[in-house]
Formats: sequence, C-alpha cells, structure tokens
Amino acid sequence: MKEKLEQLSAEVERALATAEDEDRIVKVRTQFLGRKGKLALFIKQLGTLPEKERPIVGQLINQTKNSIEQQIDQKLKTISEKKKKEILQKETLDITLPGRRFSPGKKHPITQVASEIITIFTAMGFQIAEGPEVELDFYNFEALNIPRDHPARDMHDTFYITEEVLLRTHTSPVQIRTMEKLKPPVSIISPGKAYRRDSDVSHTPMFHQIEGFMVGEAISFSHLKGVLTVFAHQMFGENSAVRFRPSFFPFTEPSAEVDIKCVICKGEGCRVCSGSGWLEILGSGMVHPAVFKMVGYDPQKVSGFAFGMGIERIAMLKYGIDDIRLFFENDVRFLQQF
Ligand code: 2NM
Repeated sequence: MKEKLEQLSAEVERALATAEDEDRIVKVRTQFLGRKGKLALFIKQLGTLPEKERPIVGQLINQTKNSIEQQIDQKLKTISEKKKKEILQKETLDITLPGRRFSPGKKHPITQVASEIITIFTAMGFQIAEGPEVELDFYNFEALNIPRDHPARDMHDTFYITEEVLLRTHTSPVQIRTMEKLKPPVSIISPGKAYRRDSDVSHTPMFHQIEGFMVGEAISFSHLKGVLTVFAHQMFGENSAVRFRPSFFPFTEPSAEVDIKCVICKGEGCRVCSGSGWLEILGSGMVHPAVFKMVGYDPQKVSGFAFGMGIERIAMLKYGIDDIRLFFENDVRFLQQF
C-alpha cells in the first residue's frame, strides 16, 4: 500500500512535468484528488483492511494527499509567475521613445488678417457692427445712392433671391442700418461676407470685406486721410508710402482710392502693380449728402467719411499671394504657412 501511494505521488510528478497550462493542471488534480480520482480508490480500499492497519494507512493516504496538493499548488504558482513575467515583458513601455507629434490648428489667414484690421480700427475708437447677409435691395443699393441703372446692380454682379431680396454685394448696408439706429457722432466698422457673381484669380463669389465710417459735426477729408494713413502704416509698415487718388463711388463725394507703394518692386514697376509702382488697398470718400438724407441725418449739420476694403485683397498684398482661390481650397500646406 505504501509503495503504491509512493508510485501515485511519482505519477503525479510526471503528469505535472508535462502540464504546461492551468487547464491541464486542473485536470491532473481531478484525475488524482477528485471524488472519482485515483486517491479516492485508496480511501475506498481502507474499509477492506484489518482495523489495526486502518489508522496507519489512513495517515499515509492523508500525507500523500497533502503532498499531491502541495505539488499541484507549487506548479500552479510557477505557471502564474511565468505568465505574469511574460505579460510584463510584452507590455514593456519605453518611456525614452519620442512622443507622437500633433500639430495644433491655427486660424485661417483671412481670419487673422480680419482680426488685425479690426484691432487697428477699434484702437482708434471704432465700434464693430454686423448685419444680415441676405439683404433688401433698399439697404444694398437704394439707400447708398446707387441708381436703378447703375452697372453694380446688373444681374451679372448681384445674386438676386427675389426682385427685392439679394445677397449683399458689400457690407455697406450694415452702415446704413447702423446710421438708422444711432445718432451722430458715430464711428463704426462692419466686417463680414459679401457676394458677387464673379470668379477669377482675384475674385471669388463670396469674399470678405471691412467697411467703416466716421460721422459727426465736423468730420473732414483730413480725418479720412489721417485715419486711413494710420491704418496703411500699421498694416503694411511705417515706411510704406501712401497716396490718395481721386475716384468715383455713388455713395461718396469726393471719393478717393488709397494706394501704397508696391510691396513687390518698391515702386520700380512690376507685373503685380502693372508697372505703376502703386497698389490699391481700399476705396473711400466723404459720405454723399443723399445717403445722409436716406438715414435721416441732416447733411447741413453732419459730415463724415467712409471706406471699404476686401480682406482677401489685403491678405494677398501682405503675403504676396497671386491667386485668391488659395484661401478657399483649405490645403493645409498653404494654411500652415501663416
Ligand atoms: C467703399 C468706398 C467708399 C462706404 C460708404 C458707406 C456708407 F454707408 F457710409 F455710405 N459705407 N461704405 C464706402 C465708401 C465703401 O468701398 C470700396
């Protein structure tokens, strides 16, 4: 009996030697220690032994049982430690490796230039006004002294929705709406989108504008020159020469366009400035008395200047960009440069 129990112990040892995972070891346990296992057969035989031998053999069986249990526990422990080691090895994190690069987004160049322009004017005391992009013919044209037969009202320039409703072709209607609401003195800029049926290297059907006006009791052309010269210098550098060239707009009289010395050729004359040595940056003028009458201002009492510029155009001149469509393609290789 004792020999057989020792054989059983040895058998367990051999079975465990080839068992490499927990499932197999659990099977070994059932095989030897289970209710119908090999050790159970010994316990069953206990009853057939002479009464004197029973306690001794019983003890022997118990010892064998304990030894088998120990062997199995030991093996389980070894396997679980081996597994843990493998997991640690596999999940090793090399904290000396460089991190994943991520590039933070940035503002669109048009937004950046718009903010710059807005900052320059708000620093000079201008307030910001906004208004609808879908406008009435009255605010977009009529109130601005643009007569029915003016070419700017041509179907080729304006997106009409109905006969009286259209997409604003400039942000001037915001100025009209503001003058209707506020009494002078008032100085406002109106940044926003404008729409024209036009498309080439320097025109897109939607573009951005900033217009502005300053109206009060004795606002003169000198104020216009002073404010717009400050703007040109802050936008393009204190050294950029500025000139005021006579022009025409239905809503201003007199009117002037503002040029700066060509940023490309410094005035020598090149392809960008068409050989003139100058670049137009904005339009301006003294608000027409007819416009004041439209908004209920007395042209005998108040005067003022107004101006308007395309943000894309300013951005193109500032950064030397020759195709306006680049601003609308949203190619990150272009956008990342600003
Ligand atoms: C320009 C040029 C000249 C302008 C005039 C007005 C208003 F409403 F006050 F009469 N707003 N903007 C104006 C004047 C716009 O853009 C080239």
